[in-house]
Amino acid sequence: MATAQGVGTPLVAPEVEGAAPEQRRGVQEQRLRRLVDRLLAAGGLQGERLRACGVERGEDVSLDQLHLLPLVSKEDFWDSYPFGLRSAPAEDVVCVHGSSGTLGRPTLVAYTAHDVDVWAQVMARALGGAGVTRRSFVHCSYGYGMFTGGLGVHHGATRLGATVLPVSSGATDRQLRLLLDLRPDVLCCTPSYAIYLGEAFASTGITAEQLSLRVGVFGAEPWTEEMRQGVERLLGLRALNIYGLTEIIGPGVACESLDSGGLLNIAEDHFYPEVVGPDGQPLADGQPGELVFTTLTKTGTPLLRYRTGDVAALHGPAAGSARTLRRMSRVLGRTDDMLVIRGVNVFPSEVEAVLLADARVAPHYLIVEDRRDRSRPELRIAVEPRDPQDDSAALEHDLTAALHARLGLSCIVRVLPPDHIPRAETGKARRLVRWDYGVVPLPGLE
Ligand code: DLL
Repeated sequence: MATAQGVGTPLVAPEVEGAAPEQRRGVQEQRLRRLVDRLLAAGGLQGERLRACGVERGEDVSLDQLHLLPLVSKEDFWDSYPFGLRSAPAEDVVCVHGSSGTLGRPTLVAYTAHDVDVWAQVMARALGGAGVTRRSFVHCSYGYGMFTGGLGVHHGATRLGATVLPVSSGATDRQLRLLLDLRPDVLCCTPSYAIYLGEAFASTGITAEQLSLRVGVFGAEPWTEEMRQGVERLLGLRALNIYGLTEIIGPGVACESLDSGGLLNIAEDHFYPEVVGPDGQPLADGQPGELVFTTLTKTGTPLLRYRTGDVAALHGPAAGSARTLRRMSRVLGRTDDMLVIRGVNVFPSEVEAVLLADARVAPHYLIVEDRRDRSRPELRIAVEPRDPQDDSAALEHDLTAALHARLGLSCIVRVLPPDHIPRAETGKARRLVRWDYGVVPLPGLE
């Protein structure tokens, strides 16, 4: 794969990442039409829905009219479990990945060799934008297995020619040893695990300056700017955000580059983005709404207008950057995670931003939506102090006031002893729990 020096960081595939937007749009439209032809030929649920709205062939659709085509959702995956949305013949499938999903039901996605190749390309581009090169050593602590994190990074790093250590998640002591001995320059894992590793180093007296890490590519779960600062401080690296979901491909749908101004470059030549409001109508750039992706090139489980449930805003390319790709904001929340507390809409990420803006708060918290009395739900928030000697009562008072000022809502804040809030050593951090009945989900939070 060619490498060219762009403004800021090198482009891995300059002919696509740096293409003129109108030229890219032509490619996207052509790919959209071929996708529609594939879906019609496969004759599954998506093909039937297209026919029902009068589409008989790819030529009948255009990007301008995309918003008139039917959406597909997680429920469609469940209803057609295990492989009802597959479009390729079974013999063309080379692997299957899955996610347990927020409601615990598995979502299975079949990949062809072509899909794995696309995945390696977009992941190579994502890592390249973070400054990863053939000379890099990538410590990959995302889980390997059906989860797409480990293998997604792995495909991209090997495509770039970097060295990747497939250490996977867990066994933290061994991870610390390898981070010290092999001196990797790149760390890939969830942001909460990055914090976990950083704190584990700090507890053994090892400082960020003693580590070799230069950049981290963190994602798979929501995190805020405040969390980014915490990770960067703990590990002494530049922390970048990577986004993706199994249904679309895995990590690599969008990723920050060193020069993308805090937004994530979308691999839009493969995954066409839209943001829609609650009525399914497209929203203008800059307006947050539900992200919808169309997999323009996938063949195993191609999706037309997949509703992700993730809330973000779209933006144009970064001014002056060699990358001409459209960008998205960080994920602000999920449509199913939006809490409505006594009429006030709250995303957990807004709570995180308030908590972690206070230097006395450690980057571990749990939000409990107490719904035992449906007529008067409460937000109960558990935090831990950085310094156990701190005055807990003062911290509780100040956080309650800060949350009220930001959200317009009275919350119940409890400062709990260090190490009281469960950490995720493997998998994704659980920051939000719903309390409908029974005992309190976390002792001390009554
Ligand atoms: O989490 C893929 C991935 C792996 C992305 C490694 C980045 C790094 P799933 O397990 O299917 O796939 O979960 C997808 O995770 O719909 C979002 O709600 C959430 N998510 C993923 N990345 C981010 C992020 C992988 N950077 C679901 N910020 C998505 C916030 C994220 N949420």
